[in-house]
Amino acid sequence: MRRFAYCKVVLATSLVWVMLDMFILLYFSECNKCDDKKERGLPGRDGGPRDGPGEGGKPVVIPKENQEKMKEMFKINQFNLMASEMIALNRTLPDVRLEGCKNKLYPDNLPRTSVVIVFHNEAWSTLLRTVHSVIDRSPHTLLEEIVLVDDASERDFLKRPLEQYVRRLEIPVRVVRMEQRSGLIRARLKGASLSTGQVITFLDAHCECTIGWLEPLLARIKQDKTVVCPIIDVISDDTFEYMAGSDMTYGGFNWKLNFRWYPVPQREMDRRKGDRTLPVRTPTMAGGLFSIDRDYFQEIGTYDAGMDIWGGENLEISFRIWQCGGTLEIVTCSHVGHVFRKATPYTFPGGTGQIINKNNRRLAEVWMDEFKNFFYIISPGGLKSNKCGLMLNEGAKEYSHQSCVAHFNEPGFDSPESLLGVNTMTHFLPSNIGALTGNSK
Ligand SMILES: [Mn+2]
Repeated sequence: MRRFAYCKVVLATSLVWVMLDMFILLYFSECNKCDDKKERGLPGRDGGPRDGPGEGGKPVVIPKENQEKMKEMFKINQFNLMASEMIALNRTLPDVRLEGCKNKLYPDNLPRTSVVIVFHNEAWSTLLRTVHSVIDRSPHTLLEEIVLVDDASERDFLKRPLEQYVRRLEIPVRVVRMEQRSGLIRARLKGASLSTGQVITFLDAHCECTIGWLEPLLARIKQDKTVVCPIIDVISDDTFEYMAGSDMTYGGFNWKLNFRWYPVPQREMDRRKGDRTLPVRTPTMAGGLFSIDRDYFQEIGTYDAGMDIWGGENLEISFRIWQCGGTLEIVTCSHVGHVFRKATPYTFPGGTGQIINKNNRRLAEVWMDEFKNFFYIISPGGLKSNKCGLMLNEGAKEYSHQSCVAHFNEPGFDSPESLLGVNTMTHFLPSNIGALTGNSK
């Protein structure tokens, strides 16, 4: 009898333990999910049904009762973070390509690319949506890896949680950290130096790649020593609606050395014999999104590493490419979306104006010859930027000129004037500039 009682006690206690274990297990697995959501701002759905917010690139409408909270959240990244967090990390997008692009065939043996994405305090949802769109819409045989370069972000979810998340993805994704805030250029250079693909594709951290975006870029690079940009579609900063960009605009600049979009001129339409699916030669690029052959990037001396934080680097590399005998093109069959913002969310250590003046002065001194005077007339602040930067410039100029001379001597190379190099600048000359220069003399 006693034995039976013992057995009952033992059974009962072990049952209690088993139940306790199960309870603990369940509790913690539930809690993990909560933590994920709270800490990372991970949207709940990661591949659910395809009728959720923002699917197909549709705009997200925030209900009235959440408008106040939405406005508060907007300030964090200067885009509608609430809307972004409602959208699946792998949302569907429309195919916005020209009909003639959809059936184009590309060679099998295209070069592989590394995708380098620099971020600074980026939102979880926009950063990971960029990553997922690259993985989901690129042939994996063409993707070497994705390198995420963290330019000293302060947000916790971009540290360990990010590393843990990307480990699960089917393409190798590396997270590289800058030791201190270094700016876009130096962070990109670090990402490029650590990557291994034959082509380097730079993307901003709030992009979405659409179907067929990669093949035409790589095919063009395989053909020719060309630096290529996709058409940059617009992702609304208010609603995250996906809107196709135009193949009828290309990059230019004004004399404050701001990048600007201009209509593609008739001569460029004629050169392509009216075929809009052929790449457009563009004087400058917006800067956030482009692909370049790794060896060619080295050959032209990469970026001007003396430039700080942000600004001017896109025109600098554009002038560098053209004046060193290369070609810069917008590949109209490739579409990548980008969240355009009305204000920058980034801090500029040392002051926005000073940094941009310094970067622009480097740009003007190295690449613009006598045209730099137009810049100094219109932006006298450029002349006040510090001298230290300019001393470095001399070295850069010498290097770039050597590099250019090598190119100009190649047989079959057209003089840069016949392409878009120096002519680019006269092309964008404002009609009143003559008066301005007249006064200065
Ligand atoms: Mn951007």
